[in-house]
Amino acid sequence: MDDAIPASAVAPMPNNLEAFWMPFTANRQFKKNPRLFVDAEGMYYKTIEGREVLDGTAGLWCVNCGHKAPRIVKAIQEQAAGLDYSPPFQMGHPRAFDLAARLAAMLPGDLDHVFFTNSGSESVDTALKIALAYHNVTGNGTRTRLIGREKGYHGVGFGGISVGGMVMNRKFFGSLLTGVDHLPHTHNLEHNAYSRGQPEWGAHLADELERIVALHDASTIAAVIVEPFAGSAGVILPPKGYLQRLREICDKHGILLVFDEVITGFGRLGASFATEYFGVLPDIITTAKGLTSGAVPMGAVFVRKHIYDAFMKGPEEAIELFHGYTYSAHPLACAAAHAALDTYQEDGLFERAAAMAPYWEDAIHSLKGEPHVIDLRNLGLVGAIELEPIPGKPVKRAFDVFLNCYEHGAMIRTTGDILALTPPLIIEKTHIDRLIETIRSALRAVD
Ligand code: PXG
Ligand code: PLP
Repeated sequence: MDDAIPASAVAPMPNNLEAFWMPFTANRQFKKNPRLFVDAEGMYYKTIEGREVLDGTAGLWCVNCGHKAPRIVKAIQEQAAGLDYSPPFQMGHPRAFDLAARLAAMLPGDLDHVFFTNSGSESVDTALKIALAYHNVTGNGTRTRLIGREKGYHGVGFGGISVGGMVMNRKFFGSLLTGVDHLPHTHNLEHNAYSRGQPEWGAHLADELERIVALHDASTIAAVIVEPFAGSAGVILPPKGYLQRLREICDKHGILLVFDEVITGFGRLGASFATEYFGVLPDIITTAKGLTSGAVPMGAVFVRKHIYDAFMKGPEEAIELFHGYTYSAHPLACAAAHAALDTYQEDGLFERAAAMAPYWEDAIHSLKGEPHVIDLRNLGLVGAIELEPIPGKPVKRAFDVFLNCYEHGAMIRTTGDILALTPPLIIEKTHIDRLIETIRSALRAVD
């Protein structure tokens, strides 16, 4: 294997690639021809061969500050040499409280309370459990049903895959949570292909919630959970008016509305959160990823005041919510999150993303007419390029584009035959040009 490593190689290839069972990866294919990163800075990764690769996906939609953001590096280094760990049950450390207060101040309305987790999947499970328990403690214990959406992605816990709507993430794992129903997805190329920003068609699909309520009765439904835009399923944007409609129907029937902002949170749309961008206030928000800019695993769930207050009853010495993680509000994660928030604020990254969005939109839509392209979508600093699948070989074409881009120095993400782009918020016009031209060449090169 040594022979395969060029002179520019910056690190030796691991001797054994077998032991690591890679997540969401074609393990055998990968291990025959591994793609390994050994360093990263700003907009670029460095591969084990010493090549630079432009990061068109902010890692996995998380490195919003760009790689090795100086404040985050320093904060983690300092924290590692200080308080390494503090139990989050019946104990605390100051930074956790400061961080929660700081986040609550960033959120609109009375989303005033924060529960810390270690990932988006944990945030989703936490939110669903809080929703169920809220109805329980307010005397509405019959409200046990959870409503998700087709094509939704809410992580990989049993709660998340139950309300989620991605077939491959569900079909191998038994009967999942009971009492779950799903709204229809809003993906429709016939009506919405090549929309710039939010599509015009499809707000009426939110009315399907009325049908679900009529079937099960509102008194059995605890919560509706949706991503403000569906990320993992390939950037499916909410039709104009759709989220507002969901909010109205939930209000009418006393159903909690949960926005899963694991991807949309922390600047992706050029606003701090999608709730702010769309002007729709949910009852609970789940986040992770951009909270620490991906540097340390961390998630956070935001709940409105009336939900938190409903639990703060009964004897003061009683635990109010029987839920939590060993690493909730881990000191290292709190330090990274504070530094990420400093970076967003001091460098004006959300405003930057908003200012860059029109250039981004034009760049994405400049791919219209290129081979295989059947749709282009964009919002904030998110983009998607949907390809015509090769008959009988779904996903192959998109994966070939991914490989071609990687070989030519750009990292993109694929889901099905859709290419997804979600760059760090520090992206410059020259990076956008390079990313789009690399994709254009790849589209022309693949079968
Ligand atoms: N909710 C949403 C909306 C997500 O996008 C999760 C929950 C789960 O987060 P964790 O931290 O448990 O992975 C996510 C994660 C992709 C991709 O490229 C998307 C995610 C993760 C990895 C890859 O489609 N989203
Ligand atoms: N499994 C066992 C045996 C444990 O003792 C614990 C936590 O104490 C867990 C799982 C949960 O781990 P975490 O709190 O890191 O999610």
